[in-house]
Amino acid sequence: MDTWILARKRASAFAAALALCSLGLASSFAEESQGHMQAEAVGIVVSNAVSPAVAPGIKTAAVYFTLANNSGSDADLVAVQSPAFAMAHFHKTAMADGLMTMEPVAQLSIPQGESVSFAPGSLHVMLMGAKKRFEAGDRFMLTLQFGTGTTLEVPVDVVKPGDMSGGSHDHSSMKMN
Ligand SMILES: [Cu+2]
Repeated sequence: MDTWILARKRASAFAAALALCSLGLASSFAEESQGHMQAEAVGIVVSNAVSPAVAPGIKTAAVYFTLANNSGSDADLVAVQSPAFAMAHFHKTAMADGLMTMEPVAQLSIPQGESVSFAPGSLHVMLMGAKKRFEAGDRFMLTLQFGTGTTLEVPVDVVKPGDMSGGSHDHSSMKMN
């Protein structure tokens, strides 16, 4: 973990993550083939966490990822936060009478052995009050909190808006022109 932190160029942006690590939280990271990170704690694996870059002046952002629950019991996602943003919530996008709406999701249960996708048009983490401007290539930390009290530190890669599928090579054929 320390090696991973020291290897990053923007070490200062990860001061909060470093502080959490020194508390002995059992999160671990592995670089995936695509360059995106994978975070794991007690059998819960979050992969391909990405956030599309937003225009200058925009303080909100969304995060998408896949979460697989191999922990041996059902997992409840109860809270999310990021040291880089003032507020964070789970949201779900839905169509109602032809209008796109977003609803807060207070708690999300992921049964043992199943996975859930946070993806455009559906579940996402909504971040508000960016403390700095992030551009494609940047990375910030997200903390997922589970009902058991377990927390998981997830590195989020900021990607170009058009690169939303960058988190998953399976979608390369679906890219828009
Ligand atoms: Cu939202």
